[in-house]
Amino acid sequence: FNLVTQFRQAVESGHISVYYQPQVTLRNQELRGVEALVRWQHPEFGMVNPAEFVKAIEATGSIDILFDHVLNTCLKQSNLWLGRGLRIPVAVNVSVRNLTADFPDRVAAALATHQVPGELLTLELTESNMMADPEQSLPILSALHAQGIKIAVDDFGTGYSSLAYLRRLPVDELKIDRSFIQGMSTALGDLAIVRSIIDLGHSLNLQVIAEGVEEESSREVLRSMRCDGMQGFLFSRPQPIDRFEAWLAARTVRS
Ligand code: G
Ligand code: G
Ligand code: NA
Repeated sequence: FNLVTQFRQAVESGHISVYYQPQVTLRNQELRGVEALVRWQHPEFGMVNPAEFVKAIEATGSIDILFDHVLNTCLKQSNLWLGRGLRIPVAVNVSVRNLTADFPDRVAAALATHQVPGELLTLELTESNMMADPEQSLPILSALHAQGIKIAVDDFGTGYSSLAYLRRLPVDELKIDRSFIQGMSTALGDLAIVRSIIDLGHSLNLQVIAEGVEEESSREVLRSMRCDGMQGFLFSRPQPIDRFEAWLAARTVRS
């Protein structure tokens, strides 16, 4: 049993795919981008839990294989969309173990291969990953940012951010962890946290996105707090490309 070998074989057999979950704007509920989420459809075991296999691959030190596959899949898709006149920003998850010195050049090469401008790519790092060693992340994130790539802090509110680093790092977006969004309707403490994160983000000139929006009532609360974007089952689950395309087509016709 070797997870990395199995993963490589799964990539070659077409068992690793990317699901897309839309993010919408608060104002008009327009599409503001999609998040890419990896899926492993195992011929025997069915859908393998991504949270588990991502962590397991991370632990082997070979997380680059996963990132490269997801990135290339997304950029190939972006290129197809561009050919149809669609500029859909795509967010890809990054592990702190991806942030080696050669990472910005590898991402630049992938953008060039697929002829996609850096402005259409967002890289998401969890708050705890980003703050693990901010001095080391800073030059790597800066080199990515210089290519127009946006940087988002994922699961914000669950880690320990140094506000000084939050200001110094080239961050564009905060994604409020879904636990706070889900607690918001019943717990005043969660509501206060959500409001504080939105205010903090805006005072630092960042976009703020709510994750895990499942209830209609959350939308109004988030609107009143001037949150910028939302993502969650209320709008769409993460979906394979053909179903995402159908979701997109249905909305375009309606509006
Ligand atoms: O849909 P969801 O079950 O996909 O994702 C479970 C977890 O796996 C999430 O925390 C998500 O951030 C992580 N994840 C999903 N896709 C990727 C990926 O491509 N790269 C990394 N590093 N993590 C991912
Ligand atoms: O933290 P990150 O963005 O990487 O997490 C993505 C994870 O969140 C995926 O597992 C995805 O399936 C899940 N997710 C996305 N929207 C919702 C939602 O509205 N509710 C819940 N419970 N999970 C969601
Ligand atoms: Na994410």
